[in-house]
Amino acid sequence: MTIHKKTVDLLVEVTSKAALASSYLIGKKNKIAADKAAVDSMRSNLNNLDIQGEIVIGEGELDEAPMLYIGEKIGTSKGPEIDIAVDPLEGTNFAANNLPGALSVIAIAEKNNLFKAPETYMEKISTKINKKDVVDLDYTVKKNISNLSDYLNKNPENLTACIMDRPRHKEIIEELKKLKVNLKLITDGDVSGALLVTEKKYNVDIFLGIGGGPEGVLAAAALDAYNCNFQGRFLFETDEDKSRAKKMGINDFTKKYELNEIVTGDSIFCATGVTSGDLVKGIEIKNNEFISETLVTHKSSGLKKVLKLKQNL
Ligand code: VTB
Repeated sequence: MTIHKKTVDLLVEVTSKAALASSYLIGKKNKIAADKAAVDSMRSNLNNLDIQGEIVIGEGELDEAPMLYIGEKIGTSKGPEIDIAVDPLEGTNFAANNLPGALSVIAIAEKNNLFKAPETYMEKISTKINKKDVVDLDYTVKKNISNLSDYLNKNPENLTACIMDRPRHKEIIEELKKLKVNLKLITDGDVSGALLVTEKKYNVDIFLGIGGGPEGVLAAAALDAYNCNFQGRFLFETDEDKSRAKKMGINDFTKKYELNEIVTGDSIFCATGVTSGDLVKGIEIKNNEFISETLVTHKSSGLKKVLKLKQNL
């Protein structure tokens, strides 16, 4: 089974409208309001779609998120059964502070094909290389860089690694510096960070480090369409994390997931720019229209491109 191509256009509209909604709050120093605008818009537009959808990655669990919570049923209840992962505003800080890189993101797959995960951190690694054992979450940074440099036939000083600038990454960053690898340090937005390995033009060879688990699942859907490599390991630290995970059917708390254990079968990924960034431009409003740019992938049709859409306000 595959997901119909027309669903791509419907989802691009959903993320575009959510991006528009939060764009009115760009630079207002209020990330909660910017997020809420995107959530409200995304939820009401998803509910108009003829799908039997279930949120598998969302704003949190029912007790902490009244909307787009994990397990929420979405759509008109007519049509195909779909798993939905959402990050209505990825990079809330970016939007609140008018910085590059805020996105509105959705990934969908057929029922039971997208990983259902609670909100925890995830250790991640992505590269363009779709070959096992070159780069691996279980290898040291040194081994990964040395393998990557052999495989790509590039010296480490000609490699670039993208990683979030966080104190928790101090050792990895020190090691990369020692190896003379170029760094692309990002302050937020690791969905975009993980996707910078997909195309040569971004000049990133490897993405690594610990970020949000939900963001990892979303990125995996796009990386699958690009035939790139991704591995993730959820970090369940507290007893509460573990009991939440257990309720969702996760029993092995230290498992390393391969890309196709996170997303399988057909999938669609859409990321619309709220503010302009590496992947796409932000929302532009002109007269009575708005223009959005969305990075779209559709696994079964091979679609991978930036779609520009003009819609009436
Ligand atoms: C990332 C990033 C998000 O949170 O997952 C990150 O993609 C992880 O958490 O944009 P910390 O900020 O706690 O490191 C964001 O930066 C914000 O949601």
